[in-house]
Amino acid sequence: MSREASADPDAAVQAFKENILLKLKYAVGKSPGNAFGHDWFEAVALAARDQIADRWEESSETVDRSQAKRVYYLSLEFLMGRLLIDNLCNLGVLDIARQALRELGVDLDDIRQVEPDAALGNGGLGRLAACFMESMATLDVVAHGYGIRYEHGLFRQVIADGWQQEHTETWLDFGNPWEFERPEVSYRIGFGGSVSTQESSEGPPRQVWTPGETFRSIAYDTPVIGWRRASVNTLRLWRSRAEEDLQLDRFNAGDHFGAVADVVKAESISRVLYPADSTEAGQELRLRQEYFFVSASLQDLLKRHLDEYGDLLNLPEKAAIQLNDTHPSIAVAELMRLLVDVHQIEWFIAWRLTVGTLSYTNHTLLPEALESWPVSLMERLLPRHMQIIYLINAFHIDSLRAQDIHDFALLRSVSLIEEDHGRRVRMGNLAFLGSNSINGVSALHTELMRHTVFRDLHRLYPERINSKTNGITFRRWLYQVNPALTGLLTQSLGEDWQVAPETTLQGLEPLAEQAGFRKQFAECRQRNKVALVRLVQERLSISLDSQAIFDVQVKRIHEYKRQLLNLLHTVALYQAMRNDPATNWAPRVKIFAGKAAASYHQAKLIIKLANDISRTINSDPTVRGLLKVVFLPNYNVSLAETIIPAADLSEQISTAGLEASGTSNMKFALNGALTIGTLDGANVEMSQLIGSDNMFIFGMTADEVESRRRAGELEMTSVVEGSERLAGAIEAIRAGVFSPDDPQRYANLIDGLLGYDRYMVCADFDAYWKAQRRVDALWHKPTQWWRTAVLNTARMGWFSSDRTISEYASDIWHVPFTLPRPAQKPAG
Ligand code: 26V
Repeated sequence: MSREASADPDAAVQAFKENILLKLKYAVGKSPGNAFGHDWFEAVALAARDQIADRWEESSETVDRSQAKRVYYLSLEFLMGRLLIDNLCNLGVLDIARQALRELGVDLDDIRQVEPDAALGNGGLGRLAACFMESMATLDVVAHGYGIRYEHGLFRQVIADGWQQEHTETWLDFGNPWEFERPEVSYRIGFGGSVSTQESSEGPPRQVWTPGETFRSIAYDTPVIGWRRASVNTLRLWRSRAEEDLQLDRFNAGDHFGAVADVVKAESISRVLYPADSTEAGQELRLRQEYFFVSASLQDLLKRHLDEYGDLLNLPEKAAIQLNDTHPSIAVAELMRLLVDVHQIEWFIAWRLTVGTLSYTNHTLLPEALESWPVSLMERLLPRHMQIIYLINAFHIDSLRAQDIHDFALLRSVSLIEEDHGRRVRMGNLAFLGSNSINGVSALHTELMRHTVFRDLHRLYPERINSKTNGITFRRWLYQVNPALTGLLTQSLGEDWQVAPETTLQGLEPLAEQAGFRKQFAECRQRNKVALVRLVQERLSISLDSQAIFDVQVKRIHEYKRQLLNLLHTVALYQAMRNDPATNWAPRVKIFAGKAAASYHQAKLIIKLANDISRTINSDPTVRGLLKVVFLPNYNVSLAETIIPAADLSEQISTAGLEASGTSNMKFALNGALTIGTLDGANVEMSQLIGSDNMFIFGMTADEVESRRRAGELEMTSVVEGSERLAGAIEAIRAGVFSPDDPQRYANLIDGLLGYDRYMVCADFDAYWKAQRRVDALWHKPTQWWRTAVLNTARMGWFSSDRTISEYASDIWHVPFTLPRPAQKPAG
């Protein structure tokens, strides 16, 4: 199969149609007459998968021949979402598939909705891994993603009486047509047991780990195809199984439950995604998950390397392993164990290979999210790894002393073992020491890494920390989610903008000055808004005015992301509209969505507050037509795909210094929403490229936040007294205006804000209010609003994950890449 879709479109449609029918009959076991939506989805997915498999084979043969260096992306999370449209688009057969189905009496837009989201991630970190997989395939970077094939992804959020409830997510119930099970690709994973020393006549004594229990990892491969059939890479996810399905002796002795106890224990490792983000885990199962997938992946890649080269000494030249946060950081000790204990490589050579191969990305500075494991747990679960960690630590401290570094505080802070709060292993320090590159995900975040968590390690290894500002794949976050705007851009800029957005999207800048173009741009937005209005009507029976400002904050619910600040503004605006109906208010719809970690009480209370405020305001006739508030349940990738292209205003309002990058900020701006935000994470780069006068930047900077915190100014009574609007909003919530059924519901929440405002919600309120009024003012000047919106899209090219991946490829992995090429026009 060539890289381009067939030159004869009609023949391609007929061929696709036939393949769908064959799949329906022989793989699904249905005829068109009795096929349901899911049957059609499966048949189309399998037909598309055939084409991907053809390219997959070609890709892997090319790679094998060229002996190219491989990238391994180790991540506990891959938030892939749906894959049907993604794959059809990248194959270049979207219209062909649509037409083939139409001829069969089936609407592609109906069956795409049937596919469950692969929600194998919590939020930004997992979605970034998914965007990276797509960009790596597009740029012909030879890459494998490694993770866990969770049977249950992130929980399904149900809102009952305003409260979040968590329900089990079941994405595999109807099977998964994209994956290939590989029962033969299986490794043994050990836990517990003991370590003994074996003397050897040929060399130094060897350490032999005899695990107390062992499980099997089974591989499931999902091909990931690049834009217009560039490379096809593999996402390999591991499932955990028992060594034996049934202990027959126990079964025969009548112990029917005991006979499958091992199976249950083994399978629990890949049963469910950890649903917390940035809240302390401290669970044994989490450590088991981390080690399980790291060990399976490293055994797999070492085997591949040995099959190819017969030797491990050239590992760093042929493999680059990227650790997505500290979750896979046990890889440092596991790679050392495999090299030293299993492959009998001398310690210092093994260390050079390990550091030469590994690199690590940090995604958060929040202290509660920095992983550390109790030494006692590590000793029990991974006794050999604990020894290796002690050795790495000892050799490191020795090498520092040899360089005449004796500063006790420094030695303590760079140690792998934290001695203060019960002895714990610091996984961030382990990942740092074991890696040749440590990167942050935006300029500000990287700078803060250098001066906070890794201050001392950075002083010792000033070359290691570098910045790679995140990006997003435009294929999904523009072409697929916003066909209207995509059509307009193609009509105005030609086809090639899709290939090289960084240089071509700028071509929109002069068009921002043309009234006709602005009108068309606004019309695209209007179509997307109408689609969202319909969805809200269907799901919540709330009717929205599509002419109002759609003011959107969608992301995990977390205090540092400050949904509370947005809610306080909502209440203050509500009060102002009621008190001052004569003002020419810009009508607004406030849209919220996001999940709270199940154990995060405060975040769940914020969801309840959003729902309480929504109910009160939506039923108040005095603000009808002016203000509506919506909390959309079960935020996920698919919901984001409908919400983001319909937003006018994107809320990126974290306390400065706390959001490492953010990526939804990029998705919104690319689709032409304006941003109201703090100078935090990648908002900083956005404000530099878009121009801060084309955004609504407000609030304290990271430095100001830090000084205020240092000065201990977190008591807010005087701040609130000084701000009439804030005081009014706080008082209303405190007094139970939104919770008449339980007037005390928010008393603690509000008292906490006044007494110790860790995230400086109150301190930033007035600045936020003022920025929101600038939003209103601009909305009243449509020419300027839409001019700004066009400029946002025009200037977002740099935020393509193709750019991010090209930087990883050149600076960290040292692998070649090819940027996507314009489509070859058929001859003649
Ligand atoms: C931590 C934990 C700890 C407990 C168990 C479960 C769990 C799951 C995830 C995390 C790490 C959260 C880190 C994270 O998602 N960071 C986000 O990364 C994005 C991509 O770089 C970035 O855009 C966001 O700003 C950052 O918050």
